[in-house]
Amino acid sequence: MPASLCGTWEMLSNINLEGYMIALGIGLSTRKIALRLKQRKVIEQVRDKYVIKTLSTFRNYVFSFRMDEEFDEFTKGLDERHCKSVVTWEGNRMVCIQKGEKKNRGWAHWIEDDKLHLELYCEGQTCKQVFKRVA
Ligand code: 1AG
Repeated sequence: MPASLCGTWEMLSNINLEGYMIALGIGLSTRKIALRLKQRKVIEQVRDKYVIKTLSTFRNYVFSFRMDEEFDEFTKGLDERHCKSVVTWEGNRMVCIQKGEKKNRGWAHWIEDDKLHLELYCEGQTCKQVFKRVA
């Protein structure tokens, strides 16, 4: 059983969010705002249901899912696309594949050195984020 990702996490580093946002087609003015944000991640689990909240002073992005069950994801407030998404465990990594208009899109979360790691990828661009636990 992988280490629990549940809790509240505060961003420490955010590498190549710019490249990832360009791959998603986000306009310059929104990118400039987004790059300055210190995101928080809140991950909760109730029985077999997960909720992941990405919070910031500008926008929030919240969605929920069950492991191994495909769901309809709408990336509201982000690039506003519809995806068929599925989240699975691959060893200690929580991995999501987001099928839709954008090719090779998804993300992976894992714990390393008590930090929460996240890779977000889309069409050859990878954004790498690290969070420290705050609760
Ligand atoms: C996600 O996390 C994405 C979370 O699914 C947001 C991370 C980076 C921003 C992504 C795309 C940028 C698009 C538009 C910029 C506009 C607003 C930025 C607001 C940022 C805070 C919401 C994967 C995983 C599960 O943690 O959520």
